[in-house]
This record gives sequence, structure tokens and C-alpha cells, in this order.
Amino acid sequence: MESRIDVIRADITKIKADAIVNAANSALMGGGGVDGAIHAAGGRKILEECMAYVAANGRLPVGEAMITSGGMLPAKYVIHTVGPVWSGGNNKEDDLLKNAYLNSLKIASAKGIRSIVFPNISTGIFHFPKDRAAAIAVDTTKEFLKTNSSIERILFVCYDEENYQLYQSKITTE
Ligand code: AR6
Repeated sequence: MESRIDVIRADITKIKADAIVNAANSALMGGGGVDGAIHAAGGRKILEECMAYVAANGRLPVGEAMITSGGMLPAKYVIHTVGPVWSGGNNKEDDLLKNAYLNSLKIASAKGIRSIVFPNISTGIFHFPKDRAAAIAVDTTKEFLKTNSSIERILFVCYDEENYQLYQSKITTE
């Protein structure tokens, strides 16, 4: 069967898909890294939806996800999730990163989204080890797809060559 999971090296803000995922923080006010790039390219509407969400629900806990429109982006929706800050590995970082992927996928599925694009959550400013994060990302999505038929395509977008190589080897290994 043709794989529903793929990887490319690109800028996630340029990708046309039903949804791209943002590696946000709990305040949902934008920031650096991919979060900054998404808000810069997507425009004010995304930030306004994030602010309305926080006003109604409070800060987004680590490992959780919420959805906004895509604003001016080519993607229809942005799913904002919060990965863990790496702090040595004994503070539930693995579980929290897994939850960030899983909860993003659950929101996508509930919304009828067929194509979803992930950045390498937590591996930049939050310093999660890249190899370990890639294993969690690929294992979690493969496992999810086993019992889900509504999501047709999951694309991992890597910004750096190291992540790209890691994902390529993990996606092709069963
Ligand atoms: N397209 C795709 N990937 C990107 C892009 C882009 N335009 N820009 C960066 N990356 P990071 P985190 C990659 O730091 O570690 C923010 O301030 C980057 O190379 O964006 O989860 C938030 O507000 C790395 O591989 O997110 C939070 O406070 C990956 O995206 C905090 O950073 C994630 O790096 C979140 O830190």
C-alpha cells in the first residue's frame, strides 16, 4: 500500500494543505521559530482567533491542541499545539510530545481534515533531542493511522537537513 506519511524539506508557511500544525506556546500569542513564521505569513486573523480562545478557555496546556483558520496562508487551517521544553528527559517530555502529535491528529480528524502537515515540534527553541523527537513523531502518527481512515496524508516538513535525514530513515523503517 502506498504510504500516507511523507517528508520534505521546506518552509511550512508555503505549503498548501487542509491544515498545518504550529509549534506554539501556551500563551498562543506568537513567538519565534515556526510560530513566528506562521503568524507573520498568516496575518492578524490567526492571532485574533488565538486571543479569543485564550480569553474563553485560558492558556493552552502542554500537549494539547486547538484550531484556527489559516488566515492568509495557503493552508485552510492552523492547528496550534504546545510541545514540551526539554529538561533532561525525566519530566514526562516524551509523553507530552506524543500528546502534542496525538491531540493535533484528533482535532484534524474531528474537523474532517484530510491532509495535515507537521513541523518538528519542540526541536528548536525547546531543545528536544531531534532523534528522539523524530521517533516519537513517526511512531505516534503511524499508530494513529492504523485506526483512522479519514486522514489521507501526513506530511512532515523539516527545516534542517539533520531532521530531514532522521525522518526519512524512520518513515521507511517499519
Ligand atoms: N517552516 C518549517 N519549520 C520551521 C520553520 C518554518 N518556517 N521555522 C522553524 N522551523 P521552533 P519549538 C523548525 O523553535 O522548539 C516559539 O517561540 C525548526 O528548525 O519553531 O517547539 C514558540 O512560540 C525546528 O526544527 O519550536 C514557542 O515559545 C522546528 O521548526 C517555542 O518557540 C521547531 O522549532 C516552541 O519551540
